[in-house]
Amino acid sequence: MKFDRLEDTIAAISTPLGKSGIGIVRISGKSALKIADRIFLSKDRKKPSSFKTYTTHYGWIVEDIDKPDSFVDEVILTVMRAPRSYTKEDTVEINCHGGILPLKKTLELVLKNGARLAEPGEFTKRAFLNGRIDLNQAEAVLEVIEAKTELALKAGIKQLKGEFSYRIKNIRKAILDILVKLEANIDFSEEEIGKVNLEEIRNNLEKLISDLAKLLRDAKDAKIFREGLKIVICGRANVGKSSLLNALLREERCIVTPIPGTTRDTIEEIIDIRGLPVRIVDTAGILEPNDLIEKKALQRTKRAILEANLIILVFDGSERLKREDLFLIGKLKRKPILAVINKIDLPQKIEKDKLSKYFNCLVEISAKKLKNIDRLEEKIVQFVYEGKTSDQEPIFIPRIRHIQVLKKILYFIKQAFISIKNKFSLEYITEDLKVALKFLDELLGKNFSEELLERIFTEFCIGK
Ligand SMILES: Nc1nc2c(ncn2[C@@H]2O[C@H](COP(=O)(O)OP(=O)(O)OP(=O)(O)O)[C@@H](O)[C@H]2O)c(=O)[nH]1
Ligand SMILES: [Mg+2]
Repeated sequence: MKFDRLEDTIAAISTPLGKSGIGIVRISGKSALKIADRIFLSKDRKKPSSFKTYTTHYGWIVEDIDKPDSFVDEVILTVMRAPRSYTKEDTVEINCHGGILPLKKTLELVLKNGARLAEPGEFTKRAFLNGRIDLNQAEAVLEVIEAKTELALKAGIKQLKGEFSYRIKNIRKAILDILVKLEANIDFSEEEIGKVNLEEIRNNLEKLISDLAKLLRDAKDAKIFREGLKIVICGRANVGKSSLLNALLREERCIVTPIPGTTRDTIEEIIDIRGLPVRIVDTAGILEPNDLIEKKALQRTKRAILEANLIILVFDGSERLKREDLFLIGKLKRKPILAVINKIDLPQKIEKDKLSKYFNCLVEISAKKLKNIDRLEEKIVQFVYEGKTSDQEPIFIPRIRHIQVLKKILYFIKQAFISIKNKFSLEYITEDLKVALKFLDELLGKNFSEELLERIFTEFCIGK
């Protein structure tokens, strides 16, 4: 994918192939209208090149414009003229009937008349290269297409609207301001250096560090919305952990028996809770291993807990609280916990008032009789939507590129901060900030390599 090929007019089928009501062939570039003129026959014989921008027209795609009965498909054609189009170029969209053949034949005709088949993501790449969107917004297009959850979509849209880029630009501007102050003072003589307000610069840097740290924290949260939530079911033996997993899955996935220590290995399944992808793990209830297998089981449980976004801690309502229950509460207190009292179909003996001291919400269920499972699901969804660690909805969905570059920027700003604290020469600070600036530009796509673009846009589908 070379930049100089921007001169080409590109075309592709922009909707998935298969049987559907309509399908769209998109053409973008200098010759888009000319090509449309050669294949589109409207009732009144007007040519697309004479159509006003953002107007739609009924007509026919024909193999040969001079042979009006060489019909290929009945279509609606839309014209969007440069620069007010997705790519900022002249664009024509042809709504065909959705079958594979009409779409393929229409595309073939477009290509025969002078367009080149677009590469994956090439329309969006043009929107970027022609300056309509920046690189983060181009990536946001991908997030919107791929969003699996409501929140991922919301974050993608925010990123598309440029909220993330706006924050990055603010950080960039703050660094530039500091650099201007520093540069002006480097040229001054020794005795005048005292005039640089180092205190102010130090404060500015401190603020930048905290802003960036917040962006990185948000990035961690946002990952949940893209990749889903990891929930680990914990509890002492026999409280009904495996029964709960089965209840959430609505199938007999795990072995359930009255024998304590039934589950030995962690079992992971993916479930969909009200549109939220959740990886849910059932663990062994063994707390004091007696043999090597049980020891390994405990290790696996610990590892699962470490990776969990949320722990469902299960108690047996039909028994009094045991030492192991309290031990687990203590061990897990740093993790987000949803406390569940199981077996409410049996006479209740558990000391609820005691549990309420540890948890402000107790969900009472019966995994066996499938009672209140929907309430538990509701609580899980609530945890994601409300109980997030950050105070705001994410404004972007990070890709590895964002995280890596944000970390580098943070590193160099911290270096500058350390230099200023240790009263190093101003040149050191300037150098670090200049590197940070370079990475900020990379994040915004101000200086990009062809390799980076290649990497980003090959993830797109053809036609986008
Ligand atoms: N009455 C009643 N019994 C339940 C309920 N949930 C689970 N049980 C029973 O409790 C016993 C233990 O259930 P499991 O799901 O195997 O418990 P676990 O926590 O996975 O146990 P381990 O794997 O041994 O740690 C089984 O006999 C289940 O049928 C419930 O809601 N009500
Ligand atoms: Mg079990």
